[in-house]
Amino acid sequence: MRKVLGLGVAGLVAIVVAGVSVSLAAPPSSSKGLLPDVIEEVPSHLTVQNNQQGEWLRFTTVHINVGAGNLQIRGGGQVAPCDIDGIHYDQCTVATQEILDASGAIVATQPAGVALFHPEHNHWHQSAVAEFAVRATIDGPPISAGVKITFCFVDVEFTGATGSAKKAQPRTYFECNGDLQGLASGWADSYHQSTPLQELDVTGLEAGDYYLTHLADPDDHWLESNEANNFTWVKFRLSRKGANPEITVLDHSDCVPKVICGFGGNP
Ligand SMILES: [Cu+2]
Repeated sequence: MRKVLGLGVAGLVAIVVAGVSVSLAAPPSSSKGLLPDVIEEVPSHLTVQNNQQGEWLRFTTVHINVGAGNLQIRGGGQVAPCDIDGIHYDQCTVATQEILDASGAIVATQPAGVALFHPEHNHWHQSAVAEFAVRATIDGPPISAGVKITFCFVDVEFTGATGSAKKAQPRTYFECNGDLQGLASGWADSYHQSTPLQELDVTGLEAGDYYLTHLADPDDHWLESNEANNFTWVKFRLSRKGANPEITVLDHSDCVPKVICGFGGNP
């Protein structure tokens, strides 16, 4: 398996070693804050792409903040190289989640992994946003993947209220930068299947039925109002009748309430 986007505890250690020092505030307190609740749309647009390196299952994923508060993540301000799962990044910074109250004031913070400049995407990513895997059963061991992916957050598509209530959920986060990014309440962000890294290696995988699973926030480094709704899956059949494998979707986890299944598509 190509290890291109893993990120873990080793990265945090490396950042500290590299000399970034940050002062993180006290343990999380959500008593006065409005918490985000990031959920995952069922992965869509499954296809297999063949290239010289092998066969790649590609898919679109969408993050939607259905919580009352924004997911807001601020970079540490100091930038240093780091090595994460064997991958070197020239620019990394400590990321901190900020919990806001209704007036937009910061009422709590907590460590939220690492923000890093991703050369292939040419912008800043947050660490450990999601974990993709192909499995024979929903909770079985990964056949492919198991790496934690990095991702930029930006408000792309509004999914929340309409009319006057919509004004209470303004588009807030516009750029994939290292200083500040997030997903405002009611907003969704997506990575289209054509985006680099929206892929898992399925080279030589024998024909059969499999699950593509998507776990958000696998390190549990965001404080959310519901921590139990971060997992989605698609069951698919891989057939090998012709030269190239074909994918047929058989089933999927429940669609996001109030949001159409297969909503995604913004590159
Ligand atoms: Cu990116």
